[in-house]
Amino acid sequence: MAGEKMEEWHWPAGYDQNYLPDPGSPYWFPNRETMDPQERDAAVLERLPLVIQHAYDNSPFYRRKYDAAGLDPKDITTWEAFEQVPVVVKEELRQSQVDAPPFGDYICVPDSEIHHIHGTSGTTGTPTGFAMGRRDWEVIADNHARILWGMGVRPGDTVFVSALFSLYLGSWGAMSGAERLRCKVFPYGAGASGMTSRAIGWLTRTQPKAFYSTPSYALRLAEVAEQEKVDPREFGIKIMFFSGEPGASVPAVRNKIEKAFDTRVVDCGTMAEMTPFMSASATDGSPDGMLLWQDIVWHEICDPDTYRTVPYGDEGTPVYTHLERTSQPMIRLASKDLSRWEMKDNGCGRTYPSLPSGVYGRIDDMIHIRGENVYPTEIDNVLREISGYGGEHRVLVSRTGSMDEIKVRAECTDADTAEFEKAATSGLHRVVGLRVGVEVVAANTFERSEHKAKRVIDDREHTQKK
Ligand code: 8LQ
Repeated sequence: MAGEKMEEWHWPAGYDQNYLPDPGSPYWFPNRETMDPQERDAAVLERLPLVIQHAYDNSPFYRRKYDAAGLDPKDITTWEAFEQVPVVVKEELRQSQVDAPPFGDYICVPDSEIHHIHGTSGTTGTPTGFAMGRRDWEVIADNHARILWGMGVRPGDTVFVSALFSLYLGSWGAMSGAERLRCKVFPYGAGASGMTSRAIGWLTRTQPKAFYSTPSYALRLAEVAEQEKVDPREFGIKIMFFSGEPGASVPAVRNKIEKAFDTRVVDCGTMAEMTPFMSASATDGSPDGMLLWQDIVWHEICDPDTYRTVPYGDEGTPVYTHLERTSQPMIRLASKDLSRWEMKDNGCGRTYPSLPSGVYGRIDDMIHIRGENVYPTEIDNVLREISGYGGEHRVLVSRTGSMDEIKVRAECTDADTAEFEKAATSGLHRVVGLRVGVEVVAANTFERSEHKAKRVIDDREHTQKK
């Protein structure tokens, strides 16, 4: 049996709710985190058929899918076999929830076991419902507590959760982990009118050690503080951990937040379906990008066409598999995001693979234009490094005849706008590889997001029809 040395490694998962590590230990579970990765992988390979069998036995969704593929969970005993397990795509989950409302026929636990219901806002399509088992919620909290420990959060620390507490799992997941870690949690929330301005007072009063939000929200908060003549460094925040969108691993965004708050930025996050979504997360000893905590969720970086794992060093799309969830377990969920993975010394002693540049975008959001692939995060990074940048921009993609055009409308403060335009034009040309038209607009022209930013307006289909 592989995994004998791994702390509390059993199926179904369950953790001693009173456990806390030795206060001097950088690790929650020293063996699981620092063991030989091949031994860990061997233990995971023993776990995978159990999770797949559970899904197959308890859900029509997985049974249909695997029967159609001629797949028997018992045969998933090699990595080669696992990589041939068909991926799950979000459209299938949505369809399953339409056909079998409200949670779809991949729920896998009895109704009496459901402890929390969550949902998405549905801004990008039909909303998705999440049903979390009681035992799963405890395990999720444990996993997140363990990862927060790795970031440097400790019992007794104040954790300020400044993200939506309605249709967003991020806040709930962060809160549950901090509670399990015996922190003082402030579920402050976000999104209601006037809350950002009031957050400034609460942050000054509570002096939290750790703070959670989306990167966009932290940038917004810094702006509002500046307008109100409060220096965000006075909040005393030591650790700002973010999920939900790229930003914490975009160098200029990261630097801006670290400087504005005099803090340390930590990137984390996979997908709401994959809760415990903090399974991809940086640590205090390995601050860049994210580590893939492979004994919580199995992360693969795959070729987006074949869904075969790409070698370390290569780019691909993250594909996720739960190892501890029994309610709505996801087996090879295709994220449609983009990242690059590596296996290197992480500096913190943890032997996990990493995403050194985080998750840098979604395949759908990548702009294909005149033979180039442009990531919105690259544009963000270029603009934020130019002095005089006003803090927001929009990327407009259009078509005139057969010619695709890309233009950036960027806010500029009262600095020299001609200088700014020149620097933006040449910076974007250098990074994007194309001539990008720059239109300078006044600061505060664009709405700020208090959740996830949306900056690209691709009008090509529309302009083509004209
Ligand atoms: N996404 C999420 N985290 C990201 C990160 N750290 N870097 C880059 N992109 C990231 C509740 C958690 O925050 C997870 C979450 O946001 O879940 P959602 O709402 O289902 O959104 C998932 C998507 O957010 C991912 O596929 C990434 O595109 C992005």
